[in-house]
Amino acid sequence: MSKEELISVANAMVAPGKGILAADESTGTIAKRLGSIDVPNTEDNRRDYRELLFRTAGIGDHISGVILFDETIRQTAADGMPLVKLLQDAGVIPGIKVDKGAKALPGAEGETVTEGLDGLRERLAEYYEIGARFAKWRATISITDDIPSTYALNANAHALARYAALCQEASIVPIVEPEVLMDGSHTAQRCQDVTEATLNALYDALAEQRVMLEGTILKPNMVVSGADCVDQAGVQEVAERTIECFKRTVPAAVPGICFLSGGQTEVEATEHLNAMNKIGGFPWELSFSYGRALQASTLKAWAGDAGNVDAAQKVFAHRSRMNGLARSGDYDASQEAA
Ligand code: 5MM
Repeated sequence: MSKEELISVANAMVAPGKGILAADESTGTIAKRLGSIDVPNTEDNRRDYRELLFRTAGIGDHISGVILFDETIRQTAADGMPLVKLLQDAGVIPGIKVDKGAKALPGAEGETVTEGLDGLRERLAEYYEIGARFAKWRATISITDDIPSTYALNANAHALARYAALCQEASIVPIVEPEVLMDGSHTAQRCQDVTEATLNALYDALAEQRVMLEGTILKPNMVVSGADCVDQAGVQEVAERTIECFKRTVPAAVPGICFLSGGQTEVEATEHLNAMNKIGGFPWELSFSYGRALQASTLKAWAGDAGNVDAAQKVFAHRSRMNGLARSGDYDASQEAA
């Protein structure tokens, strides 16, 4: 793929009114999601659930791409149709999670570095053949009074940049995801400071490793208060702090920023994105790449019962539409009832 094609895929991922569905839960994480509705974590149940999502009528109206897990990108629907083909036929770009998870960082108590670089060149070539046109790698950064260390920020930034360079070599658009976690009692100001340091380290590493920013997508946390902070920042403060932080750190060459939800409720994640797009005045598209904030109510509506598939798909279509409206600042809570 040429440089132009990478740029064109990256731009399609952040097309107006659309965002990305993160359905790349690893086997352990999907076990928790299915467990929450008392559904056993079998291969068929995982397939049935993902098939439900991907067969939603009009999925391509507000979903530009779906991040898949290795098992899912190889899976076929109950009728034998590859799940990747289902997405392609609906005008949705298949993507793939390629990291192998966050592991303890030696010599850095409580901190992690994401692994998965060994053999990545070969894995990317295979995923391209299967149909993936973008990939995702997630680093996690924890906040306490003592961390993150510069060591952890740099180790994760280096790995993200190594991954991104390999993706572009393989004609795959890299989503770079440095997630500053919400866990803890820290303030929104502390989250902003840590997010700023994380993004500075990331864009230094991407420049050093010659990654073409126009062919990348950033998937970050929003600047929010820690989950246990007593004084929670409101919607407008989250929006203003997030924009301020990203204007200071993310080059204008990046086509789009697709936020993760990170433990926010569905409505909170929609409201925050909407408030940012209402403010406007930034050089990138501001979009979504939610996992839980796109799926929570759908999962509940399905409850593992084939008789609930239609109803669950309506719920998923609704959530996607609400976030599609938030892409342009046109969402308001009254539309939830519609
Ligand atoms: C969907 O969850 C993704 C994979 O998680 P595991 O590797 O732990 O199984 C996760 O990377 C996700 O893409 C992001 O965290 C965004 O999801 P949320 O739910 O935070 O929006």
